[in-house]
Amino acid sequence: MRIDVVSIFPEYLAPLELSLIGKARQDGLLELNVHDLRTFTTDKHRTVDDTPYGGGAGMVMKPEPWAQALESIAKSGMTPEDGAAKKPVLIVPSPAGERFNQALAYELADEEQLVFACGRYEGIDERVIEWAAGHFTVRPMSLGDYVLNGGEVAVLAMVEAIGRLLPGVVGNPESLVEESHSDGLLEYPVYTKPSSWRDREVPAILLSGNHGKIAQWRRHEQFRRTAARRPDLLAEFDAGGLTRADKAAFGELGYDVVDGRLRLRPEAGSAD
Ligand code: JAH
Repeated sequence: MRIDVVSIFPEYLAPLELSLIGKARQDGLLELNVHDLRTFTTDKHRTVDDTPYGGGAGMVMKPEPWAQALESIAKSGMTPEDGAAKKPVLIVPSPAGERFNQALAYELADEEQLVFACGRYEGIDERVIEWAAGHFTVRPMSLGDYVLNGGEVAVLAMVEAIGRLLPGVVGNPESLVEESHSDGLLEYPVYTKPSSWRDREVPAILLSGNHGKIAQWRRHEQFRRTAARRPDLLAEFDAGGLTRADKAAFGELGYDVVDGRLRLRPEAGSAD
């Protein structure tokens, strides 16, 4: 996979040299280029922003530096022999974007080329987003309902979430399957030695050696946690494959299974 990031603060992306993603780059599994938007300006002051038409607070990013940057990146992309080039995906971090999640991370990990456009100030002139659709599949994307000072930190999160799904990046691919959100539930709690620590014991079942019972306990802890912390996830959860024991566990949490979906019993109290 090839990833290009455009920012007026390219140093902000320095963490992508480190750890798992840095290793993936060294190993040639990921080609990552960070571009300084100001190198695509032509005026003496390397201006990237201007006042908003219609008035209001703050500044807006000027369109032409973005067009120059994105054009140069689109042209530098690989052209297949048969000429049937797939448009690269342009991800624009924005609180007004589609919510980024694990399913999107998997989808984007399948792409040949991703380009991230980091806005600052009040955002990028909207005409850039419209124009860019001629060269890219444009995806405005949000990490959550909060405002950052720019897209850079959101890009760090998305590149890490996507990069670790690339073949060969995570050493043991099994660690990708068992983790939070891959089945729409939160992860179960984990413990390590010592078995007794500051008068707190590891749950006895985990020391029992009964792997069937341990698996069931962990699964039910996932149900309990998800009901307590993220009940919104349970509305989406596919309850079709639940065992009798699973349904009983959900029953104790106040959930019934109706048409393969979990439904909170009306008279049920708090889940935790
Ligand atoms: C803020 C450009 N949902 C996370 C997120 C993503 C991007 C931005 N804020 C929050 C942002 C200012 C300018 C992007």
